[in-house]
Amino acid sequence: MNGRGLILVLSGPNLNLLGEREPAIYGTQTLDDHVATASEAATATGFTIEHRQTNHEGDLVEAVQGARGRAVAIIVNAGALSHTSWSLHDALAAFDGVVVEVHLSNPAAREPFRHTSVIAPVAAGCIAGFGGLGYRLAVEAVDQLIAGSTGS
Ligand code: CA2
Repeated sequence: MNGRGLILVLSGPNLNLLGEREPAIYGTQTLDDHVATASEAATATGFTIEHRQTNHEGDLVEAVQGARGRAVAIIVNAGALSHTSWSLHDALAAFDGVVVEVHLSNPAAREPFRHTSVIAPVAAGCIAGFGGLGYRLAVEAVDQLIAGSTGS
């Protein structure tokens, strides 16, 4: 891999519907738009993006396992599985790169079941409530965290 390495952008259930419904909560941009935002920020900082969207918990776990030794970071919006998936928590805990959690909306300002993220304890941090800007901020966070850890 040339450059500074691969960032896996991981998208969970229903994020494939973005842009079609619930624009008041999630905006009008599609998931492809958010991936393009992440890709632009990655190109600007020397990283490469790979994106995977799945509606299946086990596929998210396998994508995280498949990133081990291959990706330097994972930017993850696990959708509603953020609030429930201990298997995703465990998979992310076994990933040795940087993990950044992203949400388009601000779950803390929504229904109580969204107030807890079970993947938050295994992420370096969480960016929530800024819509598509969050994907750029997440790449910038990866950039800074990796620069800080290597001294580059
Ligand atoms: O704010 C976020 O990014 C969320 O991860 C989005 C999830 C939600 O369950 C989380 O609590 C917060 C929902 C994914 C998108 O769901 C849609 C449903 C209908 C139409 C469009 C998107």
